[in-house]
Amino acid sequence: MGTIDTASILAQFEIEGKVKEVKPLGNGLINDTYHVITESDDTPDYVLQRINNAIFQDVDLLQHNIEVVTAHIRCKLEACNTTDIDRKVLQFIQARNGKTYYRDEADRYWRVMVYIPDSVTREAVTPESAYDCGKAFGNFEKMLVDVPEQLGETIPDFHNMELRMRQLREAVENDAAGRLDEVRDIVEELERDADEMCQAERLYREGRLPKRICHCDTKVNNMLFDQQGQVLCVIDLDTMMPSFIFSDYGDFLRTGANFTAEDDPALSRVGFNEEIFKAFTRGYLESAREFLTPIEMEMLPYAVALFPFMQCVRFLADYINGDTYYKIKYPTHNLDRTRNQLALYRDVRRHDAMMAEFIQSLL
Ligand code: GN1
Ligand code: MG
Repeated sequence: MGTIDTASILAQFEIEGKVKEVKPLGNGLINDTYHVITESDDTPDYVLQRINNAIFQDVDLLQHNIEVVTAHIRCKLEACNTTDIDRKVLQFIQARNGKTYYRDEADRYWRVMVYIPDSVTREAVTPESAYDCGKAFGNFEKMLVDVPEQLGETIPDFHNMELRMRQLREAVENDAAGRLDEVRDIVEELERDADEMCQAERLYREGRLPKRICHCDTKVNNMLFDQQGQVLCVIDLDTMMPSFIFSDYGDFLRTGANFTAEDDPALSRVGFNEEIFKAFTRGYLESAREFLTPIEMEMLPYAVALFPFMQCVRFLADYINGDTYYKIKYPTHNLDRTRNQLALYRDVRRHDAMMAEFIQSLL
């Protein structure tokens, strides 16, 4: 636990019971997370989390977003008499300062939520779970279509493709790590499709495409399941912000429907898993079709291509800049990630017609 005095941090929150043990939880790369176990079965366990305020610089805005979203979801669940609500939406604990977070003397930010009992996370997607995940993320967005308050962007322009292209062009311009020569062909290939991939931003400016409240980090490990494998709720709400619905639909498939991990250097293993695509899309549209506009539905295949493309641009910019954003395990890690995402992007594009037909068949 190092030098962190969890007892004095927890004392700042209105938790019930006596703490028996505090141990690390999960494998998140951004925040530090701990499971707080209490002595009695009559008091809940908790999750203590240190918020990474280097990445999320406006913690007040971040927690405000999360409070608005979780309160709204709770109301929705109550309105349809859902059972077991406390396991279907996260619940944050008030700190003694009246907020849902506490800033310690070392300028670290902490929050506490109730640990959802008998819940598990998963790392791999199967066709069965892809359907459930699609339904759950579609439903999550559906519950949030009428959030009564404006949410802020916890990372400004996070999924803005035009910004990501500008960042790549700046990296190319500066060539800070002297790596440009090695990747010039990739830059050229990305530039050829850049305009097409930036179309969402243009349609937004023309008023033809809406932004909605999205999760913006839709991965299977950002959901809790019960012991029987049913989805309980969506977690990891830090990137909740207004975005195109493509963020949630497309980014899930970027990881879930790749045959291999995003950093696998063996490009022969990279590919677009049609079966996962179909299952996820079926589930997603079952929940989401009633609120999506025709243009949003028509552009879902674009969303599937957009996220490997955007991730490729982000990894490549970071590689050219000399690895300043993503953690790397070896010097060409970001280059391997770049090539992997480019291979996935190309394979997705080979499925453009299939995706459009499949989506049409569901509507
Ligand atoms: C980062 O750390 P992780 O995996 O939750 C990134 C995502 C990228 C992802 C790529 C705040 O998320 O946008 O898709 O890496 N999150 C942030 O692995 O930049
Ligand atoms: Mg996570």
